[in-house]
Amino acid sequence: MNSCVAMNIANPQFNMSKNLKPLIAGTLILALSLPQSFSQTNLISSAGFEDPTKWTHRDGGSEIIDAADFALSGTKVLRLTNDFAGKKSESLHAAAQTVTNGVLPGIVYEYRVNVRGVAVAGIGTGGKPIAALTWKNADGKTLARSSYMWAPYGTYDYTKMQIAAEAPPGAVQAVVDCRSWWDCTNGVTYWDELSLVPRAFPKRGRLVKTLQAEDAAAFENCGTQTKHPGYSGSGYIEPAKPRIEASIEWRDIDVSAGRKIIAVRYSVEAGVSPWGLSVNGGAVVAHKPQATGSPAAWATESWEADFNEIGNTLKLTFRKLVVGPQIDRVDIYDLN
Ligand SMILES: [Ca+2]
Repeated sequence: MNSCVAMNIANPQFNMSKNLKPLIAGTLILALSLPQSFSQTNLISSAGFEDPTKWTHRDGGSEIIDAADFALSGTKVLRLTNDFAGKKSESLHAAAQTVTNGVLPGIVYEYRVNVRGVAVAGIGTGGKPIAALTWKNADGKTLARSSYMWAPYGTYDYTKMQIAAEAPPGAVQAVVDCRSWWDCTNGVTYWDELSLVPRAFPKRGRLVKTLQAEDAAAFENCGTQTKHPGYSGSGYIEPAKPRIEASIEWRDIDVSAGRKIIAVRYSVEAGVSPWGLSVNGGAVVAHKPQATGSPAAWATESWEADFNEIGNTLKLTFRKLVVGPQIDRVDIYDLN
C-alpha cells in the first residue's frame, strides 16, 4: 500500500494520442484505434462527492456529509463507520459508482483515493477499510477478482493510495467503491477525491520484440506459475520469498540498435519493493512500480535503455520481497 500523504490529487488533462500503440493479446498483435473521446480525464463522476446522486450506498453506515473544514476539495466527503457487530455481513458499509464511459480493454488505468482515519481499529487479521476496483463486461458480469487498496488502522490525515491495473478483455465497465470491512471494530474513515484515469504511454513507438518471462534464459530463486489468470504465453514468473534476492535474465536479444522502451508486464497485490533492471551488464536502474491490487490484475512498468543490434541481455532483479511480483513478459518498443 502506498502511504504517502497528499493534500490533493493530480488530474492530468493532457490528451492521449488517438492511435494507441500496438498491444499484445496472447500472440496476437492488435493495433487498436481509440475513439475520439478517449482522454486522460478522470472517469469518476463527482469524484469529491459534491453530487451525492452519483453514488449508491449499501446502507446507513455510509453517508456523504458536509465537512468543509477538512474536505480536500469542495465541501463534502464520504463518511464510513466501522462497527463490527458480531456477524461479518453486518459490518459492511460502502459507497459505489459504476463507470460506464471510457473503459477499454487493454488500457492501464490508475485508480487513486484519499482516505482519512479517526481511531480506526480492528482485530488485525487484514480486515481494514478498503477501496476496490472491479471490471465488468457489457452484461454487468464481473470479469476478474477486484483490485484492493487497504487503508491503515489508527488516526491519520488524508493519505493517498493508488494502484495501476489493466482492464481485462471484454471490460467496458468499472465499479469503484469505498468500504468499511469486516474485522474492523471501531472508528470512522473519510474519503475524498477519487480518480480513475487512463495511463498514456506517449514515448512508446513501434513494438519490436516480446519476451515471455517463462521463456527467459536464466532464473535465480524464481519459478513458473499459472495460478492467477490474465497472463500471456504459458505462464508467469514468481520470485521466491520472503526477503530473498531473485532475478530473471533474457539473453541473445536481437533488435535494431538504438534507444528502446522496456515495458515489464507484472502484477503485485501490494507492498512493492524496488526492482532493478540492467541492460547488457550495465548499471542497475531501480524502479518502484505501483501495486495492482490483485495478483490477477496486470500493469506495466517501463525503463529506457540503449540496445545493440544483436546479442543483448536484460536482467531484472528483486530483493526484500514480501508478496509477488508476478512477471508476465517484457515488451520492447522503439522510442517515439
Ligand atoms: Ca507470460
